[in-house]
Amino acid sequence: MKAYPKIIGRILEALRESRTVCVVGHVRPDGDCIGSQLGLTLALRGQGKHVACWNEDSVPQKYRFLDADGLFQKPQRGSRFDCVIATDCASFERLGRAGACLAQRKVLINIDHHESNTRYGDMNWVSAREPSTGELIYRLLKAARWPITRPIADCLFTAVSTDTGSFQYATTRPGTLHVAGELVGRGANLAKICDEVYQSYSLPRARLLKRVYSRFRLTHRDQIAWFSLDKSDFSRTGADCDDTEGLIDHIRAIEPVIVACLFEQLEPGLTRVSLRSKSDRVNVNEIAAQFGGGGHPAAAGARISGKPQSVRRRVIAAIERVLDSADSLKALKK
Ligand SMILES: [Mn+2]
Repeated sequence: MKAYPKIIGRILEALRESRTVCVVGHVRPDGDCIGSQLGLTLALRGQGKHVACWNEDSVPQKYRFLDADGLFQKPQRGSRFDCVIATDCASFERLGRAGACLAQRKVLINIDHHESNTRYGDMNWVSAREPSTGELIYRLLKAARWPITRPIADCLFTAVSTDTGSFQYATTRPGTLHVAGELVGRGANLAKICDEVYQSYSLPRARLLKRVYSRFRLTHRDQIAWFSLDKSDFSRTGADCDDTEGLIDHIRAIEPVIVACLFEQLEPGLTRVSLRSKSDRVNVNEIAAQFGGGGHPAAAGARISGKPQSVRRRVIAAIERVLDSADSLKALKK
C-alpha cells in the first residue's frame, strides 16, 4: 500500500471520531475553494456525518452547477461542531464572518496549499508544493478509501483545473495530471465543467474586459502590466466582484510582461490588489506579504488601505524593487 503522510492518518482519525463537521473556506471563494469544500462535504455526508458547508460569500455563478442541492450555507451563530475543516484558506481571518461562528468546536483542521498559510489549526496539512487544495482532498479521500462519486469527481476536477489555469501553470506536476485523469475516469464531466467554468462568461464581464484592454498600462520596460477598476466600472458595466476573476490573466499573457497587477476599489479607502508573476525570480507572495496579504509565489493578493493612487504607487514600487534585484542577480551570475 502507498504510504501517506502521517498528518492524513491523524485527520482521518479526528474525522472518524466526529459526528458533526463544518467545512469552511475563504471569502470570495474561487474554483479550488468551492470544489474542495463541496467535494469534502459530499464525501463526509457519504460517511453518515452531519456536515455543514459554510462560506461568507455566495457561490459564484459559474460554479453553481456543482452545488445543485444547495449545500452551501451562510455561517450561523450558536452552532456547535465536533470538527471544523478549513479548506484552501491561508489564515483564520480569511474565513471572514464564518470565523466568529466557529467558536464552539472541538478540533480545527487546516487543509491548504498557500505558501503564506499561518498554520492556525489544531492540525495543519499545508503543502505549498501542491498546485491546488483539490488535489489534497483527493488524496485524503483515497487514503480513507471513501468512494469518489461522480459529483465529487466534478467538484475536485473543477478545483484542480481552475487552480492550475487548466493545467498550464508551472505548479502542474505529473501527479496533478494523474489525479485529473482519475477524476475523469470516475465520471467527472469534462465537457460540462469546461463549458460552465471557461465558456460561460457573463456579458457584464465581457464589458469589464473591454475596459481592461483599453486601459491597461505598461511600465518598467513593459515588464509590469497593471490596471485598476473603480466603483463606476462596476456600476456602468453591471458587473459584480465575481466578474473580475481571471481578468488579470489577460494582461499577464502579454509577452514582455513579468508581473501583472490588478487594483480593485472595494471602498473609497480600501483597494484589493491581485498579483501574478511569470518568473520564478519574482515571488509575488513575498510582495503581497509586505502589504499584509499573501498567496502563492506566482499568484497572490492583499487588501490595502489608503488613497487608491498611493496604494498603486507603493505596490508598483515594490514590484520594481523585486524586478531590479532579480535583474542584478542575473547580471552577477553572468
Ligand atoms: Mn487554491
